[in-house]
Amino acid sequence: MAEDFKDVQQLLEYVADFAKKAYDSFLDPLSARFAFHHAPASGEHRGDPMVLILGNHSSGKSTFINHMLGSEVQRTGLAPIDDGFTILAHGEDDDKDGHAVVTNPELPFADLERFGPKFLSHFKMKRVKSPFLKGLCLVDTPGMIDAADAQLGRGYDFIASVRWFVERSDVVLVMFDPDKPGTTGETLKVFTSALLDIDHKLLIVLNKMDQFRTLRDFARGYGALCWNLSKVIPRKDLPMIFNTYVPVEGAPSPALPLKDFADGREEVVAEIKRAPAKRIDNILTRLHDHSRRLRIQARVCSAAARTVKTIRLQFLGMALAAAAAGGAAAYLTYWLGAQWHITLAVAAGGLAAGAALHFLGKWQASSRKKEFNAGLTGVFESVYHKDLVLSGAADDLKSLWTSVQDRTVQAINTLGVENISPLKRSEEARLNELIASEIPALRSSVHAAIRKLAEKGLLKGQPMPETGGGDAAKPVDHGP
Ligand SMILES: Nc1nc2c(ncn2[C@@H]2O[C@H](COP(=O)(O)OP(=O)(O)OP(=O)(O)O)[C@@H](O)[C@H]2O)c(=O)[nH]1
Ligand SMILES: [Mg+2]
Repeated sequence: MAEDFKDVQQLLEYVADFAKKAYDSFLDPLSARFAFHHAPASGEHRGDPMVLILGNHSSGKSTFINHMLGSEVQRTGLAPIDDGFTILAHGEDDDKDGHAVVTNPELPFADLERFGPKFLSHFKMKRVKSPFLKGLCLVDTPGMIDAADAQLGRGYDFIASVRWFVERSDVVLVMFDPDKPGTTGETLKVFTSALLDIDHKLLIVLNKMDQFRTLRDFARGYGALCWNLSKVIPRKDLPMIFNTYVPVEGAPSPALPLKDFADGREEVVAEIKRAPAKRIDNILTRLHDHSRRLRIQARVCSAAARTVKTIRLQFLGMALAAAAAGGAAAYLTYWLGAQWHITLAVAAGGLAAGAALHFLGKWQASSRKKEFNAGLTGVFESVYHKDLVLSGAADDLKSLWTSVQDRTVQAINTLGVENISPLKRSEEARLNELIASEIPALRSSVHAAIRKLAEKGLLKGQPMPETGGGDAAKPVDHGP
């Protein structure tokens, strides 16, 4: 990728095009063959880069948004506000209700209609003439609450609708405050269902730092948040937690020095402004992830298919050999002048042995198929035995397997293991090339191009650091 790009949008189109070609020409046909997930819809990346702001009720989401926009666009207050999802986009000041938004073919939100009328009555779009919104949009969300039956009270599937936005967002911010550093109720469900596999775009923010009265209070609050997060984020290391606050009128005077936390706010804002650049990274991360999961599923399905075929072929070979040996022996007895019933008995014996071996092969194959239903772990371990011992990334490989295991079993059941046409060497080599060379190479050229744009002042927010800021959770490749 030698060319210069005039802006992030052009670079984004280049990367989206690369991903589309990879899906269309190679990954989608393989996915269909191994009953793998569909590629992410290209519509997922339509529209402005999106920043989703989630958080516990009253953690300061709307106040933070107003601060960024420089005006009181969103209502704020301690009392629960019966607000829903609000898209804040650039434009002449204007409010549109949910129905008008989903029926506008120019906007990428038509699919939200599936969450029903109750959701739509809690969804709107506000256009605001704030320079901050040029080139990105923010999504303010209803505060997450602790009540166990919160989902019922909302009247629509809150978790599924959060997941919808999460999948399409380029930065996902989750806000906590000193009063509620916990992950219970809805927050727990959001972490365990709606925020799965999105580490690369997740930002955790502990807000309202000005409310801590002592350093010990802060240590306790921060510790509690880390402890709670460690239970709901299934990875070894905690994500980065930003500490910040927004000065609000009438708040008690702060007890801790706030300069550092004001800097924290600048960091969060800079991360948010990087949404357009992150979108590029997210497209590549998804492509990389999709290819790696597909590769595991395809290799395990292929190994299972080969195992069953080998058993069937071995027994078929033995059955034919037994029948042929029976035939030859019968001919010999005939040639030696044995009585006809002896010749017949020998021939029948050969045929019977052949048939018995054939059925034994069938039985063996069907008992292997039953084993596959129990999870295919043995097949996975035998396919990846070297990588599991030698690659030093066994945990990552296992967690990747866990994420596709059920689907792989389902794929084998749906397709029928005997009908699977195993992955060819050339196909596997193409997958390896994409995962280990092409995507990483494109990623580093993209980062170089983004740095160039930043140097020319053509980029909002911070440029990506040398290693690629969006790569915090950049997956490791384990080789084939
Ligand atoms: N001291 C202090 N108060 C804050 C801060 N941020 C927000 N607040 C106050 O906290 C209250 C709740 O703020 P909101 O911005 O409405 O919180 P929210 O997360 O949008 O709340 P919901 O939409 O109801 O979930 C308001 O009274 C704000 O003035 C902060 O950083 N420090
Ligand atoms: Mg709010």
